[in-house]
Amino acid sequence: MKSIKGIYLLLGSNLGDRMRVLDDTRILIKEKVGKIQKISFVYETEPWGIRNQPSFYNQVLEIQTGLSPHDLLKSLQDIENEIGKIKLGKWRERLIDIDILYYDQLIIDDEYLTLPHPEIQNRKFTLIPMCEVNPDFIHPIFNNIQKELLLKCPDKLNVWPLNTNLV
Ligand code: PH2
Ligand code: MG
Ligand code: MG
Repeated sequence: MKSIKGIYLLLGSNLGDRMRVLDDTRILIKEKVGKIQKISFVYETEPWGIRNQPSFYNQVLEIQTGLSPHDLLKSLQDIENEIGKIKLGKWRERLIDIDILYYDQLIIDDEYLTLPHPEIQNRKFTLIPMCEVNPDFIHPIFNNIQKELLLKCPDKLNVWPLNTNLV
């Protein structure tokens, strides 16, 4: 059944012990943001955009939170900074990127936040884990469900599930 409610995050790491970084990030999300309702597999994904960098580990989470979109963004940025500090020290690159993909059917475009995330439809590394967690979630602008977005997605970069006995 098509669904319209749900808050979805994408985690991405391409430095250091990527699996450990995702584990630590989920712990901090539970502490500071709210409940994790569903998680996708972790996928190893070819870098999109700037190709000359290490492959990413990506994962989608469905969360529950009482935070508004902008307060959620602020909390996620605090977590990104905390993980960065723990792992590499103050001036090093960030190890973790936490993006808000969807916040129910909200459409926001201001100087801080764009919802839905503007690149979802162009990225298999987002759509594949999103289809695993909620394939029938409606994109509030395109009015397509995730499965339809994946079928239309032009991205050819590889996305491999890790830690499964399916492959
Ligand atoms: N994030 C980016 C740029 N490119 N590529 C992959 N595979 N996964 C990401 O999470 C990713 C990316 C900037 O946010
Ligand atoms: Mg990102
Ligand atoms: Mg980001």
